[in-house]
Amino acid sequence: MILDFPTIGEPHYAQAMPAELIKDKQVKIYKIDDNNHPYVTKGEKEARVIREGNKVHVYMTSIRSHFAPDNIEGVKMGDEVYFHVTNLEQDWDVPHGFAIKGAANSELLIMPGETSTLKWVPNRVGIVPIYCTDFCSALHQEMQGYVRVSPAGSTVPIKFSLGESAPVAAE
Ligand SMILES: [Cu+2]
Repeated sequence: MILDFPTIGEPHYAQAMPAELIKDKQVKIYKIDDNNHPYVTKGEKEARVIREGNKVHVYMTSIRSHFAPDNIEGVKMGDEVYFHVTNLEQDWDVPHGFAIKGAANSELLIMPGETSTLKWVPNRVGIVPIYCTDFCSALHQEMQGYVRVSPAGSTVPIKFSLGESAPVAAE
């Protein structure tokens, strides 16, 4: 990795070719039903966060213009977090990106109907933003969310939600 920031948000690396070379070979609709990825999330109702020891698996979806879930609690220092992000878009020209602030590796670019995984090892306690890195619509800038990282040994349970500005504190 030579350069990771600022993110390359728009696909300006196009090359020209005669349309007839690809006209009859292109796929326009990517059916989510055809996605057999082991970590696929086929709809927002299936979106979830599961702890397995110190591994946290986030089954996340992206569609214009939000992630589900977009608010995650219960991640702790010492965890390895795996964001399995499924792009629920099925139209061929709507990729979504995924990044988490401060990640030591790259961002994802997830094509329509596909699933990709980003591994993240938190390195500090606090609130960490996640965001889309590919210009996907006029509301692209709103496509973001948060993960709260608690201290190692914390008893904060795994919780996740969509669209809540502040998760309700556990009693
Ligand atoms: Cu997006």
